[in-house]
Amino acid sequence: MAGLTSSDLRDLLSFTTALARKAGAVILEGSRAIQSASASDIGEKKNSVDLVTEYDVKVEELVKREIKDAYPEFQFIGEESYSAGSRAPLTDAPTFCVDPIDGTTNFVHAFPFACISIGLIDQRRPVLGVIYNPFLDHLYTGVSGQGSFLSRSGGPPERLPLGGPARPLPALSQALVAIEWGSDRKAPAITQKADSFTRLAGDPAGGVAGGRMAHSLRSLGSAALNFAMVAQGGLDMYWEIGCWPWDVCAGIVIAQEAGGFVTGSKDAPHDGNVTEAILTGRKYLVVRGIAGSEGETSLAAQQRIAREFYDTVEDVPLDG
Ligand code: LIP
Repeated sequence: MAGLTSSDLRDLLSFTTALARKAGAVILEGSRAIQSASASDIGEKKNSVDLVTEYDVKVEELVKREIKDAYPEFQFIGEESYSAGSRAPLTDAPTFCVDPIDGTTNFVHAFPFACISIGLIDQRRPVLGVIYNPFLDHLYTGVSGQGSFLSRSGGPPERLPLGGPARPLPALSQALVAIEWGSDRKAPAITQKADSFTRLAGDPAGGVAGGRMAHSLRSLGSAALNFAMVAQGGLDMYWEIGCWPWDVCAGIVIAQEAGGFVTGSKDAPHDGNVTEAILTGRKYLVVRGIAGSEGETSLAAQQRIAREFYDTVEDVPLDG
């Protein structure tokens, strides 16, 4: 079965970008409703920090309906459809992979880092991504082989990474690293994450065994926006255990098209290819584009940083 062509992907990008903006308007309406307490209660999924609102469902229904009308032969994977029991296996067919509101906790708290994330998978590989944060009017797009871009406040698309060619990254100690607590707050996962974060930030000369003293740690509260910020060059890397393919599918394409390196767990192949196993493996690491140097290619530099990182953190178990 032949894959999508570059021309198909250009048409799909136009469709997906317009759909993301339409969904963004509903997200803003929902935020006003939730802040004015006119919205129905905030729901819980796995536990009290795994939140869902009527607007997560409303946005996904809008997106799923419009995709079905425009591309009836495409498959669909969505966070809320999955929660409701729709769990068809991934096939070679073109498949939209959607998180209607990524950063739902931020959405509930009016912390303006929530977005819709629409990814497209073809032949089991992510090939297109659109991430739209309507609170800041930041639209990130990426298409395999066609680059990734950021449009701010309706302005022209700016190629990613912003600021031109990739910069060096000599060591983890010079990195700004995104991490997330995620929704699994049970031991041992939460303590292994805390210990990992301590080593990433801690001073090895100050009593933190194995400390790397990275410049600092950040959490945007949205996997998609963390990926987008790595693509933009505002973060050097992002690591998370426990989020899902719909959280990361679009961000993977946007980061890769900006020169980013994406892999899965410590034991995954670190060759930069995002296989179905990595896409669905729920353990993700993305490193921004890094300038090559004498004797070290850009990819080798990214693999070096990934190795240093995985020598520092713990391989936290998934919560099932
Ligand atoms: C969120 C992710 C975030 C993760 C949260 C949650 P949601 O997705 O974007 O990275 O730490 O636990 O999974 O639930 O807001 O779509």
